[in-house]
Amino acid sequence: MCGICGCSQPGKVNKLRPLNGQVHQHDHDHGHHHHDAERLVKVEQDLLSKNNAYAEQNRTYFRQHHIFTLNLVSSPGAGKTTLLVETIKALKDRFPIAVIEGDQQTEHDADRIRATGVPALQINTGRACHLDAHGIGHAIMELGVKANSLLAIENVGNLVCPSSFDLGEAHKVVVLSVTEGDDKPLKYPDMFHAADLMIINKTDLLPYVDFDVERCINYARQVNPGIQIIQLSSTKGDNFSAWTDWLEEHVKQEHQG
Ligand SMILES: Nc1nc2c(ncn2[C@@H]2O[C@H](COP(=O)(O)OP(=O)(O)O)[C@@H](O)[C@H]2O)c(=O)[nH]1
Ligand SMILES: [Mg+2]
Repeated sequence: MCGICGCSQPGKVNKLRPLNGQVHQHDHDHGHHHHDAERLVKVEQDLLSKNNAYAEQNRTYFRQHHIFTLNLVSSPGAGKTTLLVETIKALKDRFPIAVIEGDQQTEHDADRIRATGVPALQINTGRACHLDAHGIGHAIMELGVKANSLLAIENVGNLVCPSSFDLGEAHKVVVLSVTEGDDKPLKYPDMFHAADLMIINKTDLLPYVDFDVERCINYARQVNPGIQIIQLSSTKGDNFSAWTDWLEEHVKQEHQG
């Protein structure tokens, strides 16, 4: 459930929409607006604080078992699953890898991961636009994630809701493909602020699109001065080792920690 956008509250979305005034056309006095606004803020606070408590449980579990966990976020189609498939091919002999896939519908992405020989669990979120820490806690148990491993969580594709939901991961990694426009870090600052690493994917398409890499990096650093950046092509393999080196180094640190 997402109290922020009301996306998975069947029948309640319209009740929350009067906050926007414009779509509010029925015939009665409007004293209830304040109550709706207060209720929405309360629902949001409760939801996030519950989520944070579950996220802390997950984080403790990851720390105890030396599981290095990443939360991959992006728009739909930026290349998260492709990146993961190529990452698994490159690294699956170095350490155990498991994947949790989040999509509103279908098992497609988990099937793509399983084809590499790595365990994957698909969570279908229905109307919800993000994964939450409670669902991840159950998924970890169901998957039987091994100690001293890498756990990759592919979140539902969108650059808004997943930014607010801690899953207990070590880092959020935002994948931005060059076909999406170089201004996305400014348009969706919460996501780029929440991420520790930005992967600029599909660099093989740069000759064909109007995407200014330097401008994109400047925008990302405006909202998050400390963000790390790796440019690569998941399909052609250009600079892919910068990403696998980053991963190997972090997995090693987690295992030693
Ligand atoms: N040209 C190019 N296409 C890519 C690259 N990475 C992914 N794609 C394509 O982008 C599309 C969406 O990829 P997918 O991994 O399903 O994205 P997701 O929705 O973020 O998981 C697919 O057709 C991929 O083949 C890349 O580096 N270069
Ligand atoms: Mg995917």
